[in-house]
Amino acid sequence: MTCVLVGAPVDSGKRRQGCKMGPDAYRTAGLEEALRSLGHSVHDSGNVVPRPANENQDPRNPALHALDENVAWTEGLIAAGEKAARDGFPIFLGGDHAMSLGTIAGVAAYAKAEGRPLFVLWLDAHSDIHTPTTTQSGNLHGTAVAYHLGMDGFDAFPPLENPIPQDHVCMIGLRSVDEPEHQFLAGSDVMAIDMRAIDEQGITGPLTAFLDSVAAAGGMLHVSLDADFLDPSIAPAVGTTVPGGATFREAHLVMELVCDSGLATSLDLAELNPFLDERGKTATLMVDLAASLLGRRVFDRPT
Ligand code: EXY
Ligand code: MN
Ligand code: MN
Ligand code: MN
Repeated sequence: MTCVLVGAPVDSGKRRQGCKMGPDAYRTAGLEEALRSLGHSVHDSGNVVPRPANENQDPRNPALHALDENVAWTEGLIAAGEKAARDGFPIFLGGDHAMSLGTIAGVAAYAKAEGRPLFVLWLDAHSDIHTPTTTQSGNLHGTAVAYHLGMDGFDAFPPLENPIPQDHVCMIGLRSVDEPEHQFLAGSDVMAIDMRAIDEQGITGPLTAFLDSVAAAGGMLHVSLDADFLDPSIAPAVGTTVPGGATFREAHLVMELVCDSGLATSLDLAELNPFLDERGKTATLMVDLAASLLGRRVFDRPT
């Protein structure tokens, strides 16, 4: 398969800076070599460069951080994402999770052209389902899922041409959900699997049920991996760490099960802040998880 690397050094989704260094951290951690060792061809398309953004604040919502810069990134990533999906398997190198405002819209445009529904597997401590109206922080890296569900408040952003149905989204790893997000999720068809559910029933059951729904619909699957899905002890390089995250094996099991399903068609690697890393251990783990999604196995299971 041809993996198309798309650098998305988005750092406007929150105030703490550093995610802009993410794409080169993945390159330094050997992402391309890992994918080639699995027999894939790799095209590194370089980093997306967004149009210049204005600094004005939105008079209706002055608390929003870097609104127009996030809109500019979204515009650029929609175009780059659709092209990358046409050319192969896009791997978007973030950049904070505001990247997914554009990456998912881009792959959704390609899915529409292919006549296939798009599903999203959101691996994250956070539900990222605030709107520009409900967010308390004003950080738009906590809003991408709400945008793609067609929720109100995103009129500064490109009109949503391919909204994602609620039952096409599965979130795994939740352990930091704000009240407005919780209220929405409680009444929605989003499959929200928190860490308590994983403790109680493991990952395989709920994830397999979601993957079966993707397969039944002939769907394409976008995997959005936020580094803070992982426990901070193994992935310290994120600005929004939350204790009690996925273990090394839980994370690899998710990727291995998705790989075995053959359903994944694109991947976000989000929220890595190399400035907070310890000798590259988080970047290396994210690369290893991408490799598990793309076929790496520690050992072949007896069939
Ligand atoms: N829900 C909080 C907020 O909206 O500010 C925290 C969001 C963190 C988002 C990171 C990307 O996952
Ligand atoms: Mn996130
Ligand atoms: Mn997160
Ligand atoms: Mn459906």
